Amino acid sequence: MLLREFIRFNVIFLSLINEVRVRKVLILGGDGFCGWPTSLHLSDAGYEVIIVDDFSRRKTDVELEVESLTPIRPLGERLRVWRDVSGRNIRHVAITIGKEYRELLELLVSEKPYAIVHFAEQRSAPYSMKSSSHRRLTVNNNLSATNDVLAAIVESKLDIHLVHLGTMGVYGYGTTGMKIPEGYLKVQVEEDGEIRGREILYPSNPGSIYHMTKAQDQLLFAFYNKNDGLRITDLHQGIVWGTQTSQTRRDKYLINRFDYDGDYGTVLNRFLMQAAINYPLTVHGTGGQKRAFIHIQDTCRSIQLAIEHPPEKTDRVKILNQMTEIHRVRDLAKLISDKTGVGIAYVDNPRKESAENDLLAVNDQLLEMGLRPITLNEELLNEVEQVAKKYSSRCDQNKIPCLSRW
Ligand code: USQ
Repeated sequence: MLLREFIRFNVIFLSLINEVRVRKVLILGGDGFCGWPTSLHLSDAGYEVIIVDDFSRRKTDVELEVESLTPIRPLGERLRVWRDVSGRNIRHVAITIGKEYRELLELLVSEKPYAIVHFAEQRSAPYSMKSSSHRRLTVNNNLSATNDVLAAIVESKLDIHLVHLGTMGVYGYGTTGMKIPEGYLKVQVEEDGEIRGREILYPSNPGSIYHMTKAQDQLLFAFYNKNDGLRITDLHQGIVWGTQTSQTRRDKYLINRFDYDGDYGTVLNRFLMQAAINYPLTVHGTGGQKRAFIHIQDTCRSIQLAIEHPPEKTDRVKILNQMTEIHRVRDLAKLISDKTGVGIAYVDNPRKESAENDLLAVNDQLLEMGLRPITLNEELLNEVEQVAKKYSSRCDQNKIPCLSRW
């Protein structure tokens, strides 16, 4: 009798633990540069992960006639290898977010995820500025995707926490002389001799059509939060650098993508790749732009922290600045040039941005939640450069210059 009671207690206890631990998360855009390592990270942390991805990022490679520097494997193969090395299963569902609304809604209703991580947007500023069709594609894709996800959560009647990948670029890169707060700005207005205080969304100042879509996303979030009581976290992420994480390192078939081309390559990874093939570092203008940065492993950790610290139902949209350090572009170029001996080529800035800016920003919330930032260090810079060197024969040097001008 005692034994039976003991077993029954254990079964209940274990199923309770399971319920708490095995949380289902949908990763929209889980085959991309941030989505793939985040999917593995959350799977490794015990989440049940479902990737929703229509391979649009891979299709853009075909359009631009460029490939990831690292040889990424087809998603099915990636998932098989992950199952072999980790014993964990990640499912994939091919839905075009922003177009296939019914399929998305049915997925939510049948899977009842605890959280959705939304990466399913066109994420390159230069790509969004290439032509009117690229502007239109970026706006149509990004705004429809975000609105469909929000509408589907409402229609499903489920209480799903939405974690969205936004950008530090919504704040703009002008010099403000103050620390950029996390999403909301305290203002005081004088009326009839009385001073009233309020907190408003920090005024957006996007520098490209892409950044503008992320600024618009903020209004969609504010509306759905106010009107429908949705729980939303918007992560204003800086420029991601690095390529591998502790999960993608576990097998060569799990390797993350590495973009170096003039549209999708971001500045620090581009410089590290350029150094690896001794191609003079392409600093735009004077390189006077200061930007916020984060390592790819910290992207994954921050998303886990955001999932695990959801806002309450009655809270406003939670906005976190997902960045860990700030650097000026020409200082990064000098650091890499000093380290590797590669030259620096100051080229005409193809973008409309001020020659110099100053940037200060707060990132207190993720630090308070327990993020221990990986900052720019020699070892990691070496690792990225080694990855770039290893695959340098795959580089098409014609694809390095930034040709999109605005
Ligand atoms: N830059 C160079 N040389 C290059 C490439 C870029 O000097 O070869 C300069 C650019 O002119 C710019 C800065 O480096 O001043 C950053 O450019 P980027 O291409 O690394 O980053 P950006 O276009 O702002 O976009 C990237 C991601 C985007 C993300 C954003 C975060 O593509 O998805 O939202 O970083 S943030 O910049 O904080 O808005």
